[in-house]
Amino acid sequence: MTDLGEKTFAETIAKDQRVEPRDWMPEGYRKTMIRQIAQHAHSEIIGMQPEGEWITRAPSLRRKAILLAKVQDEAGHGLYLYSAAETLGADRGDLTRRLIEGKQKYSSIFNYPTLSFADVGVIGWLVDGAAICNQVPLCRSSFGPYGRAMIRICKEESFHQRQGYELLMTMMRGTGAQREMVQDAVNRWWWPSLMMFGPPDDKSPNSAQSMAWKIKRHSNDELRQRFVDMSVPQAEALGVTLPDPDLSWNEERGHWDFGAIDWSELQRVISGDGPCNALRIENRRRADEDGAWVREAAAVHAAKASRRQEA
Ligand code: FAQ
Repeated sequence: MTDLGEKTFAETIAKDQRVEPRDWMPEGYRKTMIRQIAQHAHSEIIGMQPEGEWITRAPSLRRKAILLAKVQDEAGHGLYLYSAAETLGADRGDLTRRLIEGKQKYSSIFNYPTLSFADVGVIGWLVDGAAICNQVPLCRSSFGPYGRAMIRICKEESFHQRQGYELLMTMMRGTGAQREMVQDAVNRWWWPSLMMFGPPDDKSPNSAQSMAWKIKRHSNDELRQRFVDMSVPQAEALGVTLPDPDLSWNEERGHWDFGAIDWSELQRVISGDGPCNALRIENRRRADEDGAWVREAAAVHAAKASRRQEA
């Protein structure tokens, strides 16, 4: 049975078809998918906090409504992703517990503070921009529920990216102080956005196997380069300077060269020592505790409903 399962799995991958939850899969594949999907789900849920802090301080009713909708979309993304992880036998409550206990990761980017409303625009432009760059190829990821979730998530994130860019365009047409706020936010978010793509290829322990299984379709460095190439003309159109003196067009490569990334910073942030790690986890822990009664009530209601249906 396992021999047949292994053969079918290998053929599915070779033919670029989808692996579905009830198919046989190697234990390593299951574990890798749960790891990546859970981290991604945690990122969406923790990622609600930096922008969420600005909902009550948005400068107009229109900006408040837009931001509220964006943060709600992020909650939705987290929920589809937890559902995708559940198809592999993971338990949502257990994944949340592991996040709170620091046993599972979430994206480094959400450990930085949002100091002004321009940060909301820059998160939309750069953070959603990097997320899209990374996630569009994941729509073809070999695990069916993950690839399908990515299609919808990417559509919503493209919209988020455009709203961020539009917000920044508006601020750049405003006062000198507003333009300075945008530049300051770009200066703070540019390098952390490049780190979202993960360590360089020669220091990425999971890449080779994930590429062989067609979970990942491009390497971390390839996607990072794609993001830089995409962002430079957008920064020019916006009228901001990207904080990298080494940024220059390389005619031969047909790509933008960029300066060295401080990998020790990524390491520090991933291991829990970023500017906001403790706050993000504390908020998540409190929200989980405050929501316990809702989960209990929902479970009792569901049990009653199923008893009624049986009767
Ligand atoms: N932060 O061997 P690799 C969003 C970890 S977008 C934290 O290269 P892999 C939308 C990595 O997990 C953000 N940890 O690993 C939004 C591994 O540790 P492990 C979420 C990182 O998996 C926008 C170790 O380092 N997007 O939420 C990071 O092959 C705005 C070695 O790395 C996704 O999750 C990092 N930046 O490649 C929401 C996309 N980088 O697990 C709100 C899906 C690496 O072995 C507002 N994920 N690590 O202990 C992926 O594409 C991949 O998992 C990578 C990492 C590319 C992130």
